[in-house]
Amino acid sequence: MSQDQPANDPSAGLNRAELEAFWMPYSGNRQFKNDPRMMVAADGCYYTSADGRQIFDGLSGLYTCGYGHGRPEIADAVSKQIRTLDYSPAFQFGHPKAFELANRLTSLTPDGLDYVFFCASGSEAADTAMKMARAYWRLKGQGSKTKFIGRERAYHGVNFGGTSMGGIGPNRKMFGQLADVDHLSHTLLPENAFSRGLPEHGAELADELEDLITLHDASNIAAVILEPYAGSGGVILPAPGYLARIREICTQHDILLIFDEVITGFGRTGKNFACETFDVVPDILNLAKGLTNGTIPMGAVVPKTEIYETFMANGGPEYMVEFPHGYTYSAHPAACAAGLAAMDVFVNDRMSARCAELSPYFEDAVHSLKGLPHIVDIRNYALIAGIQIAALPGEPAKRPFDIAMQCWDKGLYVRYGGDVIALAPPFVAEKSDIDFMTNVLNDVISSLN
Ligand code: PXG
Repeated sequence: MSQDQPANDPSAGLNRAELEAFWMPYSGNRQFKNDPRMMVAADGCYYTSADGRQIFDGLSGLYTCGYGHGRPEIADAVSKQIRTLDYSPAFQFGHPKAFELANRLTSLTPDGLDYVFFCASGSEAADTAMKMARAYWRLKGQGSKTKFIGRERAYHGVNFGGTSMGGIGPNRKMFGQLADVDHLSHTLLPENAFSRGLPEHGAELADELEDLITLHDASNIAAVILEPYAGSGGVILPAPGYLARIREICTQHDILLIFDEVITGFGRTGKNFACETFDVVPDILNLAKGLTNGTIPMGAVVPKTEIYETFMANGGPEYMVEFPHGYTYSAHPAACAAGLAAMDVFVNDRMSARCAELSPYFEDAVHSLKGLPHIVDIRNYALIAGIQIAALPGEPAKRPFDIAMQCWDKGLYVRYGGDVIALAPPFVAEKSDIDFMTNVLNDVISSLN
């Protein structure tokens, strides 16, 4: 915010022309630029808007900032790191914090997931995992295993690999030929409407994987990729047993299982990772977001030991590159410093436990909205919930958009995508914050046309 900007200016002192050059990602640019919603500061669970209002962060940023905004430990660590070693290459040379953070992470991940490949986002994690899986099979003499199986309504980021494995139609339709991926059905069933926690029905949908294997043959399939539950696709949960059955089929047919825990990782399910919560361990675990509490872009791909060892065993002479893949910003020093400080906060402040403790209250609060006009489903697990809104004829995304705009006006930031309002408050939220969120949603949805 510029010094001379009036405190009540929603466009933060920028005139209409100055709003033009930034092509905003995943945004209705034209609408935003005519009606800007600017955040200029954040602390704890609240943003400050450019017009000086406190806005509750109902989605922890974009599922990034569960430990609360403005953590001084992270800010100090990043600032110190940039003053000490701002950048150093991770190709053929190293810096200690990359190794420290890898060790810190593998002390948290399930046993057997003991190596870390760093990247700068969840999208890069998706593409890295894909390349890792294909190369792994090739090194094992099974180079025909190249196909992937994703799931309808899945989101694995926006690079070509993630777009291909993703299952949200509008995210794919503009981009022509994608990679070789088939998709399982999603698990959103009408008979599960208004479930609390995992839904009762749908475990048998995992058996579709057998059908896809019959169709394509395991000798052609590198990996199955799943979000343990889908976030962006509309908060879609698996029935108990679904993930275990997928795991079993993958093991039986020698197909790798990749869990995309970019949203579910780092506490959102009430334990450190969804693979602990649901007691299903993948062969590759993808992480991002909570890894740095959203402060510095960072992602990580955590393969099982045997994958790493396969690359090392087949790497040729020691000076040779075993995996010709990596990013300029892989293990960026500032990201590593942020990650180490964020992991201290995550562990020392018991973030997973705080999530678990707040979850029953949150669950009751969101389900109290049942019965309001236009709500056709409310579903939740731990500190994530989706409120599904009946579409206006011919304008499927309009009501959620209207809800989100009115919430913003009343001091609440929520995310809307398709026909769902998504909620994922910070783990450090208080019950009074949850009440505020629920009251605003109640007011807004009650008055909706
Ligand atoms: N995988 C999953 C499961 C994600 O949720 C990505 C990969 C991609 O991460 P990057 O860092 O490349 O964006 C994500 C990202 C939403 C929303 O509103 C969700 C995400 C990003 C933006 C918005 O649900 N998730």
